Amino acid sequence: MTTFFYTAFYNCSGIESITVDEDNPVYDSRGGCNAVIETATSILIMGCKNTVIPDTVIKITDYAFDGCTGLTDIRIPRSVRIIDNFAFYRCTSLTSITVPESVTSIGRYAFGYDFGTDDYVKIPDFSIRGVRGSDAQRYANAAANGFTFIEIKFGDANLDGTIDVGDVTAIQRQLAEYENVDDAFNADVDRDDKITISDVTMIQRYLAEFITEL
Ligand SMILES: [Ca+2]
Ligand SMILES: [Ca+2]
Repeated sequence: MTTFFYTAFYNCSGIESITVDEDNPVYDSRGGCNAVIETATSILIMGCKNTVIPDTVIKITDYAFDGCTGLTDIRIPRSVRIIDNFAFYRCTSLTSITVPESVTSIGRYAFGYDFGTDDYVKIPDFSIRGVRGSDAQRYANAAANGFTFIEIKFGDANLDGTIDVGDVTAIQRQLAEYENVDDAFNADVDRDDKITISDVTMIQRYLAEFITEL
C-alpha cells in the first residue's frame, strides 16, 4: 500500500494502536510508536491515544491528534520544532502539555481547545509548561484570557519554585528507588531524557556557584 488513507481515520477517538506495514515506502510507525510518520521528513501525521512520539520527529502536523478524546498525556521530545495548527485539537482529556525549548512554532488552536456550540472553546483549566520567552508562552498569552503558563525551571525537581538541596535529595531518592521526583522534566537538568547522577551533579555545581545557570 503506497497511499495511506488517513482521512478515513480523521477522528481518532476510538483508535488504540497504529501500525504501518513495514513495506510501506512512504510512511512508517517506527519503534512501535503507534503513530503514522512520513518517513522521508520525520513528520508525524497521525497519532492516537497510545502514541509515544519518537525522538526523531521534527513536526506534528495539522490535525494529527484531532479528536483523540482518550489521550491524557503526551510527551513532546526535543526533536520537535513545529506543532502545527489544530495538532491536538479536541483532545478533551489532555489538560496540560509540556513544550520543550526546541519548539519554535505553535500553530493556531494547536492544543487546549475544543469545539463549542459555534466556536472554539478552551478546555477548562488547561495549562502549558514551557520556557520563558518561547512560542509556548506567546501561545498561552494569546488565548482569550490566556492559558495558565508554568515556566520550566530546570533543577526544580520537587516543584517548589526554588532550586536548592531539596531538589538534590529528591533526585537522589529517585535514583535510590525510594520515590519518583515530582517533575521529571525539571529534574533532567542536562537534557538527555534520563535522570541520572549527572543531573544531581549539575545542581550541586550550580548551588556551589561553579556554574551560573541550569
Ligand atoms: Ca525545588
Ligand atoms: Ca539527565
